Amino acid sequence: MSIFFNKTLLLMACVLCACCSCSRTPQPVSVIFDTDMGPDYDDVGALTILHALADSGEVKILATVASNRYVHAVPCIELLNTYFGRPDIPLGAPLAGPDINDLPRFPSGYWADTLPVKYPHKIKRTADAPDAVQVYRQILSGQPDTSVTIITVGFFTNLAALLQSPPDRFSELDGTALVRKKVRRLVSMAGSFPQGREFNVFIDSTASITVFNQWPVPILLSGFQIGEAMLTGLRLTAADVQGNPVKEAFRLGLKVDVNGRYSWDQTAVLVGVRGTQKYFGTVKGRMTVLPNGNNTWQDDPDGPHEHLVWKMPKEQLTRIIEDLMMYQPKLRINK
Ligand SMILES: [Ca+2]
Repeated sequence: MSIFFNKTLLLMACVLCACCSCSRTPQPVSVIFDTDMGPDYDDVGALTILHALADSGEVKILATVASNRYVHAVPCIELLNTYFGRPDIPLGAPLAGPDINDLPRFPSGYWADTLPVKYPHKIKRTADAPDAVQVYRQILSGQPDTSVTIITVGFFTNLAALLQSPPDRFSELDGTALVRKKVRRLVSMAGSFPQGREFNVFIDSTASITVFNQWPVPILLSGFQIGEAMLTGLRLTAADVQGNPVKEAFRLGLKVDVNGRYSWDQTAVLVGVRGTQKYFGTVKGRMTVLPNGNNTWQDDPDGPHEHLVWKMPKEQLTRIIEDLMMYQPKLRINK
């Protein structure tokens, strides 16, 4: 009798729990987005997906910062935020580090000079934006503990500077302690697996080494080979919409990349907000960045890093990503 009673209680408790989980509305993921917006335009696709998922209530965008000093990096971020109805998202830029103007120009990179001429934004030059480290410290200090996801789809310049930042008026914690306290995880498009040489890692290899040696919370990586396998942009540019900076960036870029553009950065936003389970498997271990900017990988079930491996068919995943890239804002502030 008592066994029956206990089983009945257990069953009732399970039913109640199931009901609770059914009715619970998932909390949006709080995200700081860090991009090398400039020569490549998968960053445009990635920021578009972030706004689409913000409109569906899946993400709260806390800040959008640039990781390079290219003059139009922040203007391009801001005009996209404005297009998607969020012109007041905090912006930031690095005080030092790579300037894309110092690098060989991408043949498809002219979109980033074209868009700021045509689309509304307030900050005219990246150098006019607030210091990204200050933005990180101010935003993180005001958030609940272990609540923030940082998504980087560019260089590790800002994150290395954040780790090395001293206590200030925003927080009595140094940068490493502040990240340990406030950040749930870092999700990055970075690295080549099992080893190789990847742009986001080698451009500022000193910063990459600092981050991969010292970052105090888990890191999830979408490696070069993932985004390289998914071409997007052709459906987007064929869409019958006008005055869309996302379509325009891809239209200009695809003049060079005629078969579509690799979807590197979009993958980081997708899993940074929605998690991996539906889309990818992961392997745990440790990524090591060498002084020359190359990286290696060591499998380790207890390691601090993990990288994506295939699960959903690539064609299906490509379609999901491009559908999100074709998202149109619900509310247009600027006509
Ligand atoms: Ca990028």
